[in-house]
Amino acid sequence: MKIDRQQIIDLNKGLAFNHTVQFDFLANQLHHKSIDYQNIIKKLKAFQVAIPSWALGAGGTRFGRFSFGGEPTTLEQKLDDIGILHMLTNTAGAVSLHIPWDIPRDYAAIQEKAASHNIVFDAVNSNTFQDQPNANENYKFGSLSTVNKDIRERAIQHNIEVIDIGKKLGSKSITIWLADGANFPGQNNFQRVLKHTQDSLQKIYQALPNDWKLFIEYKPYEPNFYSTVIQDWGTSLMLAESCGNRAFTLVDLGHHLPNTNIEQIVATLLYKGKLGGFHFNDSKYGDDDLTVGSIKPYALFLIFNELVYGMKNNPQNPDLAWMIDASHNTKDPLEDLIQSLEAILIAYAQALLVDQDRLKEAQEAQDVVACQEMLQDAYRTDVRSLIRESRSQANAAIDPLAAYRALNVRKTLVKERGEKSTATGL
Ligand code: PSV
Ligand code: MN
Repeated sequence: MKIDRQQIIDLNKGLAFNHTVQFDFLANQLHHKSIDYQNIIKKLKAFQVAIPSWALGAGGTRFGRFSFGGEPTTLEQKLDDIGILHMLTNTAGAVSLHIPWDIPRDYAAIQEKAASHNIVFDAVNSNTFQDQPNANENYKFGSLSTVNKDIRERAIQHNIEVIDIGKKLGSKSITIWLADGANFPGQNNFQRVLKHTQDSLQKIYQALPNDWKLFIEYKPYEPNFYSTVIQDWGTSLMLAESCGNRAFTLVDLGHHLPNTNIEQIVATLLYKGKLGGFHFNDSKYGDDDLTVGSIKPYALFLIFNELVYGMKNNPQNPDLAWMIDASHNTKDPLEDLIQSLEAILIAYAQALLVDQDRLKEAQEAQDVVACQEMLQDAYRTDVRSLIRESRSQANAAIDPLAAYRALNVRKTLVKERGEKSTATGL
């Protein structure tokens, strides 16, 4: 299925009057506050979030997987789905591949397909948390950290192969997440597995092309429940520093214990110039992989407030890699992704409303009340018409979700691919 740009423009015409009324109202309000809303729209238009190749089908839990009709079964079809998202939202102009779930067979064809949708290849992700069918490795007791040298070497080799695949596609970074850890006290010697991990990461780093970055993800628990080798941002940062200046920490919003102050972690990493990228999702308890902004939108705004501050004030930190890392168990994956993209832009736009100079003045005057007022005034501003305007200017859908439904996208995909097609992934 391919959406025609004209179909979107036609749908937008029906929404134009209402949109203009709402946009003019907000634009006036922002103008009175001396906020350069045109500049905000420009930033929103340019903001691109990578869609992971594994998020286009229904995810599963350890209790089951209920697939969604019309799921993409090939990488080409996954790119087509991202193309639909990008056409509708203008925010999904990148894909992040998970290897070996999505090894391209025909590189030229894949590149052509991606280019036809204006999609670039973002970070590639390695996978040493699963044994692959017909492979000799066994990651049951770990990969880069394991006491078994042979398995460590295979895991290092896998990461180097992933880099090679990424090189052929134009990726410029690799993200490593390790499931390595222990389920029981005494199972691992903490220091030994940490040293193995550090040595292995350094070997991968040595194979990294000069214009590439290495992102190291952390996570406190799951699938191991007693200890995880790279359990927190401090461990990730320490390992990144031990590799070199092109290694960074990657923050996945779901990878924190309840109530962790993620925005403070973000600020600290930006200050050190060591924040590499972001995996967006939302959660109530753990790594729940729910739709971005569905549970804690204020926390997301506070995180973006630090990101916006850092992007302006921390030239020591390189541009960030943005990606959605969610799992869609109950919703249509494409609708879920549209909601996530919207939530990300809302938080970004709200953060761009914060007057950092006035906030600094209030902080220096220790006017706690004024500080809170400023943040909450931005958070409570309905910025959706700014986002709609940014999409309208790009000829994307003013209301992507409504357009997705009006164009019968899922129905058509089911007709084309079948009711029982299943995407690769977890
Ligand atoms: C692990 O929970 C994670 O966040 C990593 O990024 C994986 O690569 C991804 O999820 C996919 O399962
Ligand atoms: Mn992740």
